[in-house]
Amino acid sequence: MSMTRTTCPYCGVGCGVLANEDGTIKGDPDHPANFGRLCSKGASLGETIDLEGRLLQPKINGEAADWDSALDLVAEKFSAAIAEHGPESVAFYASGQLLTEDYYVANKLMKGFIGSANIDTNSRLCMASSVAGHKRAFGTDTVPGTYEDLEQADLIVLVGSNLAWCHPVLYQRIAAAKEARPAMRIVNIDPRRTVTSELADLHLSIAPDGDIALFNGLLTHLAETGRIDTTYTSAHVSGVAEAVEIARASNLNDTGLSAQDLATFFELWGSTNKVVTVYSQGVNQSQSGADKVNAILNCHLATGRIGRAGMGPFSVTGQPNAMGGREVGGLANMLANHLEIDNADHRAAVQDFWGSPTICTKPGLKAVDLFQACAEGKIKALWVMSTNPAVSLPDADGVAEAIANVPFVVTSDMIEKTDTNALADVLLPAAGWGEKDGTVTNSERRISRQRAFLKTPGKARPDWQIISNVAARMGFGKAFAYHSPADIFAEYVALDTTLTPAPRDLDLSIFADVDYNQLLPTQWPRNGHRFFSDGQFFHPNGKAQMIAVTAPKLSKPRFALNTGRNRDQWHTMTRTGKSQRLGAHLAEPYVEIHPADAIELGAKPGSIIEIESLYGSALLRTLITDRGPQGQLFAPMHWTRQRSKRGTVNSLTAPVVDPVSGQPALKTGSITAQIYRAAWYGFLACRHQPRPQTPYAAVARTTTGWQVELAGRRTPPDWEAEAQKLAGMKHAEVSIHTDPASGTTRVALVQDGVIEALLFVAPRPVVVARNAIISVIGTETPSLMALAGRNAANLPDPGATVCACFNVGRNTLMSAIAAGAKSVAALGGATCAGTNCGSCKPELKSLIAEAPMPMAAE
Ligand SMILES: Nc1nc2c(c(=O)[nH]1)N[C@H]1C(S)=C(S)[C@@H](COP(=O)(O)OP(=O)(O)OC[C@H]3O[C@@H](n4cnc5c(=O)[nH]c(N)nc54)[C@H](O)[C@@H]3O)O[C@H]1N2
Ligand SMILES: Nc1nc2c(c(=O)[nH]1)N[C@H]1C(S)=C(S)[C@@H](COP(=O)(O)OP(=O)(O)OC[C@H]3O[C@@H](n4cnc5c(=O)[nH]c(N)nc54)[C@H](O)[C@@H]3O)O[C@H]1N2
Ligand code: SF4
Ligand SMILES: [Mo]
Repeated sequence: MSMTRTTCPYCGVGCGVLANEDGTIKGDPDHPANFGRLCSKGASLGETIDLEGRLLQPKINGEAADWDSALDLVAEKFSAAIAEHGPESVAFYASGQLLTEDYYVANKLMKGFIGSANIDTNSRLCMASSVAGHKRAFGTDTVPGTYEDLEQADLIVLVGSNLAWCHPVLYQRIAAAKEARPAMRIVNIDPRRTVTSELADLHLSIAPDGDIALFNGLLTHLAETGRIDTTYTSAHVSGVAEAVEIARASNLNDTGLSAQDLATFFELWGSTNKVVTVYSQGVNQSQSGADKVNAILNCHLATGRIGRAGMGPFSVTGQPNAMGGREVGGLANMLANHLEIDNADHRAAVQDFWGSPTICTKPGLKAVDLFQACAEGKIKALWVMSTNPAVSLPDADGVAEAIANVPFVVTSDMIEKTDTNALADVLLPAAGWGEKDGTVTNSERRISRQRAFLKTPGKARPDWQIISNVAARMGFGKAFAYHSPADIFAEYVALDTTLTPAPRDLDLSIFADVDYNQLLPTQWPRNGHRFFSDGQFFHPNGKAQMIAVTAPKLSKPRFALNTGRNRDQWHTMTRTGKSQRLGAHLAEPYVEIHPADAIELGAKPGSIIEIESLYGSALLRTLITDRGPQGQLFAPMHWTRQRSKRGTVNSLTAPVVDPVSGQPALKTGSITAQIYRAAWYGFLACRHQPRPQTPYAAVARTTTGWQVELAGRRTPPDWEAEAQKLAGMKHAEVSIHTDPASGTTRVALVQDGVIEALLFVAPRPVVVARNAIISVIGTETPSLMALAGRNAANLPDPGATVCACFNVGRNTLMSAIAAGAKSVAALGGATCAGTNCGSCKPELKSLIAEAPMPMAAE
């Protein structure tokens, strides 16, 4: 079979993928990020390339339109706003999921032709604190790490990173390295004990935002034990004395850790030369995010543990092209190609190269401020590309109102029904992964090709083309006359190579003569290059800068909300939500809550709790677990208003940002919680997509159609009618079974002998074998048997899915463990679980250790 060599569109690991139009997906054995491995999301890509839910033609005010009308309207509205209110009255909100070519063109249009820097991106929610921290320390936004460093390290410290779920292939590479070299040590610093902690020798349950106190404590320890490498620092680092002096003032009590744990960690870090500190959103998404980054960088700089194999700080990027976006300068405070807006020489050089009529002269609005400006009526035209801000920004309900307040909103997306598209005047259909060509840069600065292997469906167009089409209609045709992404890549590289090689890290000269079609995954400035190996940094004096950082004063609300990700979902689920395999892992919006807190609230397993903040409220299923600290609840960010009635977690988060980076603090927030007194709970499985209006409703894909978890305060008077309404089937035959003793009701809807829908209702969270019920939908199982919650073959219920690849449930695994499968390998032998992508191995390990990861809705 002929396979196209491309790159996974999900996380920043940037795995190579071999793909075929029939949906066959394999890991690329030759790609240096993954050497053939894929995680559950990558392995399920084939299930997400169908056209269900796709936006296939432009729409104006909800009506189908042709491209010319839509593009003319967009160009006219932007031009009119600029003419009437100036270039600052328009804005683009872009995404680390755009390809480099798309991103470059969007940035060029806004900064060089519209002449404003009002282009910000979802990377503001993701990488901004790292960018700011790097620039302060190194003079440039340089990520010095490579994946091989992780395999060569003797100590890996994972700070605020759930690598096992969020960068699974990197996690697998580390797990394999540790197995081969058991002396390798891993420390995981996270308020929660996550699946990543299973691999760690030491888990430090840090107090939320206690990281600066911890790394300042480490720096103090390094100073007191004579471990500061003064030979190195005197030659290569400024600001050492001030940073150490300020660090001494930090109070170790703010870490929330025991003296013993602190001593173990400090000694381990202090005595290990080859240490890599990996960090992610537990660091970046904080009001003190940039300072956290510098607290970490300080320790590496003080010890000279940077610029050599197996050591250094390593900010892992989240999105597939978070790094590429930083390269092209897609953030509101950057210009292009790692150049600065406030440097007149840089501005002149870029304007000259672009031959542009104007160039922005001051930074634009950062994401949170940008939507604030929308709310205040200052933005007259807004273009959202490849991101879903009505879900992913803090105060998402406020952001939705702000978007609705903008006189003209255009979005480009692959999917039609998103919470942001619902607010737009014009929808532009974008070609998606598999249909478009371009490049992405992964966490280790490796540029790889994404290649098309599918025909572009309907009228969809690639983003670079859509943006260039609008630019042409705004009168800038000459500068945007691209014929292909290869043209754009060549221009991007040429911009880089024509610039004077001032102190700049970005150097793309190696790409100057490459054949775009044959481009192999290549790191900039060149494969294997080690930044800072010569002790040279990019500040004018050639040195690195340690930054004196002060730990923040921590408030301790009675309940705080921490947020993040699940193993098998990607952000707002527009693509992963299509896969029943992925949906089976954790199928509804939930909140992790400590057992002591659950007792205080009167919550039992499966109860629904209502969470409120100053900004809004949400209804989430409780998942009682002692993996997080008391007082801190954790909820994933994935559920949207499209898939859940009130499960959008950013309805609760505050638009509070780090003053240095502008990145929102999405990991902490004061909330109140109370039990939601549902009169009834329900579980519906059905063939066709339901659109429930029940207060608590969470819709997910299944093998046989759809499922919905339900709850409400008012019991409907007639369950027959309610089942018909929920399933959208007025004329089906109804079988109903009521058990007055237990208060349960079961309804089957049958058409032509086929089970169309099954509804199970109870006054308590519904306990039924969900997989068995789902398997009956669309079959000719007799209703009586279906209502008994059994499948035709009367097989035992496998339980909630753990292994998505082979659909192995928790009950099956627990039985295999009871029957003697006491290792991950033995479990794999008995059930196949974990033998394909391996993403569930950490969970298998925790099942064996009898400390199972809890599953929602069992
Ligand atoms: N499955 C999956 N993978 C993904 C994504 C996805 O949506 N789904 N998204 C991708 C993207 S864009 C990104 S940015 C990455 C994010 O990857 P990660 O940053 O690893 O993921 P998160 O779950 O957001 O947060 C990581 C951890 O930070 C912890 N944390 C919270 N507060 C603190 C604190 O004060 N200090 C410390 N030390 N830790 C804290 C949380 O408890 C959480 O476990 O994942 C990427 N990979
Ligand atoms: N509470 C909380 N909120 C968070 C976070 C958190 O940890 N907690 N994390 C934040 C982080 S790190 C991130 S990165 C953001 C992510 O948040 P978003 O970027 O808002 O989430 P996505 O669902 O990835 O949105 C991508 C959109 O682009 C569409 N799309 C996919 N491919 C293409 C394409 O090729 N072209 C176009 N035009 N569209 C395409 C998808 O259908 C989807 O609608 O969320 C942030 N929000
Ligand atoms: S780790 Fe998984 S999601 Fe990330 S790039 Fe690789 S296959 Fe894709
Ligand atoms: Mo991200």
